[in-house]
Amino acid sequence: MELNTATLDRMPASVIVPDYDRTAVTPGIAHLSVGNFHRAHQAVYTDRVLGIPGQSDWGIVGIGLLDIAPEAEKAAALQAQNGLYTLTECPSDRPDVVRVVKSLVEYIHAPADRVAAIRRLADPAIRIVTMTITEGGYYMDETGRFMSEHPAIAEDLKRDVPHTPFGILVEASRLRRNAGVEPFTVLSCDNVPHNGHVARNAVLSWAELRDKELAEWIGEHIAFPSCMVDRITPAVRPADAARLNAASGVNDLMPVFCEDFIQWVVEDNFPVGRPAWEKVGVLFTDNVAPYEQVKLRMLNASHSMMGIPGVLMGHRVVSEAMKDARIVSLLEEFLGFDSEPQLTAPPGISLPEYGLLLLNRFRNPAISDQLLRIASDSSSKLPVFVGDTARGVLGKGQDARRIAFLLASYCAYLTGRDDHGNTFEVVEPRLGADDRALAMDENPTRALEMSVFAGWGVDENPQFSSIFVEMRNSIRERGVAATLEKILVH
Ligand code: CS2
Repeated sequence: MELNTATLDRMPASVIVPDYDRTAVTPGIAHLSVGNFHRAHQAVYTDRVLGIPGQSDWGIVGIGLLDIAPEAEKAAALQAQNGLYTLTECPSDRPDVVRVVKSLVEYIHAPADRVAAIRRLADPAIRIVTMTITEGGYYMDETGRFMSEHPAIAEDLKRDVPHTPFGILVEASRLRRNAGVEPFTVLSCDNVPHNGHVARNAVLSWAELRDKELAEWIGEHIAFPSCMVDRITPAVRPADAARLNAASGVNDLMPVFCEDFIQWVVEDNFPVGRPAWEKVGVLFTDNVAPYEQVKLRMLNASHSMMGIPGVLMGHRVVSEAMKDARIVSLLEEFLGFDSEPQLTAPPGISLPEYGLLLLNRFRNPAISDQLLRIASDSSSKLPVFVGDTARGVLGKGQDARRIAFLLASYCAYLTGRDDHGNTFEVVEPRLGADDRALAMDENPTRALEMSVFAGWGVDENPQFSSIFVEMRNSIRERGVAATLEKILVH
């Protein structure tokens, strides 16, 4: 059965279709960069909200930004399905639940008509722009500065019609200001500490280089709340799509699957209004920081801590890696010794319990989350997931072996060959040639000068250097698994 507006009332009985009237839904949110995570997370909360009377003006306009073939295909598929798609939620102890998500009511592929995409954002009906542009997508250096000299940004600043999310937001703001339309609120949904602040800094920095007056207007009028987002959403490979469709009985061109856990903690700063997300499980607070720190420094950091060595030990799927007692011990020791002691628990949350819960989420065999997905783009992820913890461990002179092991594993990961001699694809779109060369330098300590680790204090610490060299030599001579066995406390 195909999926589109015409077939919606003929879905298989086991597929949940929310019963609100979609023809009455009008767009109020635009989302930049519609990845699987957005479709499994923010679009789901919004789908729930659209079922509440009085909330029908919060439909989502998806805007794809990347000018690459798979993105154009995605746009064509979602357009053919009128923005509809199935989401399979996979609990570990109950059967999967398949639902159709109806909140994405329009989809625009910006590269096909960038002017139209910017105009769409200037529509007064759009009051919130959410975005998931990845950790590295904010072009922030280790001091928190926006990298305006980066070729991708410098080039964008020269274009009449910009391509980057910042340029698009700035030009849409210009149209709104000139037309006397209320500004939208910008809500970053990326795994970056203080994501609202980071998004604001990027947009304002871009605007300042383009038009100082407009930058001032943006600074005064646009709110950039922060939020913490959480739901493990694996990549959907062709085999996954076939499996999901066979199980659902729907021939979905763009199915998504994820765990059943979902969490969203949002700073309540929406001057021009927001959906009643609090009625569908979103937690609103004045201070998101403790929630995001715990999530990034426990969950995402554990992911990296297992993902990079896990791939090198020959594992490919998270739940399989969690059957390896050495990996579980590594995570328990990382959480217990390195991460948790530096964190402040948000109200009502026990960090040890949070840690146990996340390890159980990783164990979920129903979501075959890919370690290679987690290891990909580590050059952007490690600074935001692990940087602060590393700085703390080194600063206090604590046992730094787990950090050194992770960094040494990262250098080995870049070679694309695991302990067993099998090769895998290294996906590092933002790793520069200089960093690559440092990671491969004959002198193993030079890797600590990589910009990925800038500001961690690793390259000016002789004690750390010597542990790091020991790890690199051990990995080279005995492999990652044997090296891990040596550093485990228990
Ligand atoms: C993962 C995240 O990409 C990664 O490295 O840690 O995608 C993670 O699965 C999500 O943030 C979970 O909310």
